[in-house]
Amino acid sequence: MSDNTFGRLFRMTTFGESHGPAIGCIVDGCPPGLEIDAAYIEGELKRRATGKSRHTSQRREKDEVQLLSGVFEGRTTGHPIALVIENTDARSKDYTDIAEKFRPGHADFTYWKKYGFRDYRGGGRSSARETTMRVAAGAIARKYLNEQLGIEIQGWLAQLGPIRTDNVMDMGSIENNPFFSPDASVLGELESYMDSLRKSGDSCGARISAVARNVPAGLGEPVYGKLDADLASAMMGINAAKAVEIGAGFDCVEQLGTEHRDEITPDGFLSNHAGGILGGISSGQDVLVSVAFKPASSLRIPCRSVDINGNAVEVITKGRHDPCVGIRATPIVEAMLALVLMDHVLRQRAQNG
Ligand code: EPS
Repeated sequence: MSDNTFGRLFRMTTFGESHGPAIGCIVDGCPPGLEIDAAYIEGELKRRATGKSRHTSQRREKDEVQLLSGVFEGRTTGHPIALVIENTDARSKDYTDIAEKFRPGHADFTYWKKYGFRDYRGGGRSSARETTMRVAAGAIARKYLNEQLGIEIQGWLAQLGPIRTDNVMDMGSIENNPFFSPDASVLGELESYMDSLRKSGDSCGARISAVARNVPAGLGEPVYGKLDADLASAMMGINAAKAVEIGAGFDCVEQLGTEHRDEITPDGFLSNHAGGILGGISSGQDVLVSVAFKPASSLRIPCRSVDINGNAVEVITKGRHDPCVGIRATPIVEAMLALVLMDHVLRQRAQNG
């Protein structure tokens, strides 16, 4: 069964391939009256776009949003919001050589095993191009959450390859560098690491963290719609995501109960190892999530693989690829966080008023 819809009450359905004529989405369930226009969504999309620095894919997409429905006189009507972006800079010939070969580490192999047929151009539906729509729909959710509930969402690069970037948390610097690093003192190191990585033709992983502030207590639906479970699912659904942590995450393995529990005083919690979620329900503390992204698998360094007939082949990937997909992932993590919270705000309202 296919599944291209995300959310229960705030639903996003995406469509399109990286090298098809267009990509798009339909957002259903958005409350009426929210001021939205294409320029606002395009502003959010620019943060995720390729070609912003030499450290990302150099494909140049305009990412111009056509709002087809659901918005009248600048405000949402309560009906499906349909939006489309044309693909204008696809270079499909880069993919001719791997049309019948599988890039190790890539969805090429499993798409072929599952469907027996695939759009190999730019990864087709498995391309990170699809995340454009997550950011577009997330922008709508984010605006509603902020205007109606004062919820603020911010993500950042926490680590790139071996370089930790969250030792200094200067939130003001995040939007002022191409990496979304909160520590401006490591920018030189990031630049030279990425330059030598690009020269070598290899790729690296990254960790992105995000916080949602002013989240009201009560979001999340035990026992199969827990807020942390839905966040984990949302984040793991992003291309190249390999692990998700909520709050202390895997560090809780080494913590003692006396350390991990977040003591409560009349003035509030004394720590936030829970990441703002207890029993699957938001506690009113900041919601904290962290996502690990694997090193991308489209590499020009030759490697062993097989073709669709099972013959041994050598694979070299040409084209304009991201040596670290994590560099562009901060807005995507933020968008998925916004989409989950938005859905749960509406679900909480539906059950508890
Ligand atoms: C991608 C590979 C590259 C990126 C693309 C994601 O595509 P192409 O080879 O067609 O240039 O440019 O990213 C985008 C186009 C985007 O908007 O994010 C991949 O394999 O996932």
